[in-house]
Amino acid sequence: MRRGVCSFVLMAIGIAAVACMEGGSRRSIASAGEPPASNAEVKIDNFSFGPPTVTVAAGTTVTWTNRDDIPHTVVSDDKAFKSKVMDTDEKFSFTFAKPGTYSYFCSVHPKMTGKVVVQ
Ligand SMILES: [Cu+2]
Repeated sequence: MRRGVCSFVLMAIGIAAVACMEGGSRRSIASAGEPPASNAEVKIDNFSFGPPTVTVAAGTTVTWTNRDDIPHTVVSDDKAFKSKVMDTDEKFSFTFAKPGTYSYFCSVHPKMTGKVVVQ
């Protein structure tokens, strides 16, 4: 009888330990490898990019939203990225994998310029 209770307790501890290990490994898989993805927003309004310069970590996705009632584009100087013409409330996203300074402009209104600094 004693032995039976004892092995039952051991079994319960074993199940708890396995459950604990699974939870732990799942957590470590999620945090391993690539740095966590983050996001940044740039709003286009009144013929300007706001903020005009965003500084982000490598791997960040930047999303531009056209809040103007005029079509705009987002085109990088070195053609690293290029949006289509965005109408009001349309969005364009680009993920910056490599560090560097990315200057960009609106091809419809080339005086509109902005910068993404990737660290
Ligand atoms: Cu424009």
